[in-house]
Amino acid sequence: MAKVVQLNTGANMPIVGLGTWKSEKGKVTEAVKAAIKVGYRHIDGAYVYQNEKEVGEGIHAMIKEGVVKREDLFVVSKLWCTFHEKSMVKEVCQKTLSDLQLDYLDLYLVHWPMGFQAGEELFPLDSEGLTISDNTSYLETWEGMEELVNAGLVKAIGISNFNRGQIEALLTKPGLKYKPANNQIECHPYLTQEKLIAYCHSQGISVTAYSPLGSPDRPWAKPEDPSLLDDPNIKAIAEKHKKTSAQVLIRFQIQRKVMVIPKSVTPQRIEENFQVFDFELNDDEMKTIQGFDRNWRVCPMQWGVKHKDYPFHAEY
Ligand code: NAP
Ligand code: SBI
Repeated sequence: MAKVVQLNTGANMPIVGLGTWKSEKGKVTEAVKAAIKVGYRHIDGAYVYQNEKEVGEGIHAMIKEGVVKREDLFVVSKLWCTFHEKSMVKEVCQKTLSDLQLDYLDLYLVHWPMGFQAGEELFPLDSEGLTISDNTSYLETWEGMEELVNAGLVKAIGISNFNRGQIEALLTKPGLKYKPANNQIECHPYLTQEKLIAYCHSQGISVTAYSPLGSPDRPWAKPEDPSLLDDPNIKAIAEKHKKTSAQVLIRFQIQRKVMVIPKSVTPQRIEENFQVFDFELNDDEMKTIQGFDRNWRVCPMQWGVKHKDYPFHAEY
């Protein structure tokens, strides 16, 4: 199984990457170093994670020590919702580049289709606890993203959390210069995303699966929520292959040609999550795992449900 997926730009994107949401500042530099040392070449970050300086220190250390060259890494970041005005896109991308100590990103994503009121607050909320919208449209934000490619700040641009209708609107936008190269969406056996993946692939848009392990460290987790890592059916498949449940969850995405970005700050788990190229799930196992779909979201972005561009009211 190839370890990379080719994007519609011609670039190769490593299929397994390291997630960094919730990775503490005091741990993420070592996590990035551990990941690169065991073979990861793809790091997934974002402005809103507030740890890009510490991620950058890990990348910089590995380049300085000669473990890896910049051109062998695939670094992803994301434009946060409070920077959707076209005139703000370049400055905030430059801030991410400076924090990461890089002069280009391999992929820059519009983090959500929703624009939020600009300002210091990353989640500006009204008195009901709902996000305050700006008056932008993601079609206008996309023009700011296209300018980053032309300016050489980013090699490719993409989207995240966009539904099919929003992707169609983008693809049919008059004057579109660059198609999105990737859509990063929540995806795991409880939200298998067959229809959205098939649509993206039919349009030449690659897909990345976020929260592939069910995000057990999400801040809003409740004891009664389902747990992928403890699911006895996943465990049974893992035991057959002498692998862990996490490895099965990661391998499930790889075999669908979907990029996958498990997060960990634990060196032993970081290594475990990359040991996924030496076994294969058979067709029956893939179908069984697909059958676990229950439309359960880790990241429903509940504060945005009344936003005009909230992506999850649509079927897919
Ligand atoms: P995840 O990767 O599904 O799960 C992370 C959790 O699993 C952490 O608590 C981690 O613990 C634990 N873990 C990792 N490997 C394990 C293993 N082998 N065995 C047992 N536990 C393990 O969750 P996520 O962070 O939500 O998603 C992954 C990445 O996707 C994010 O970090 C972020 O980069 C991206 N993401 C993007 C969006 C978006 O809107 N675009 C949304 C959510 C996530 P330790 O760290 O303590 O080891
Ligand atoms: C944050 F930094 C804070 C909250 C939050 O909720 C939704 C999911 C999300 C996001 O937008 N991207 C993530 O990786 N997690 C997030 C991030």
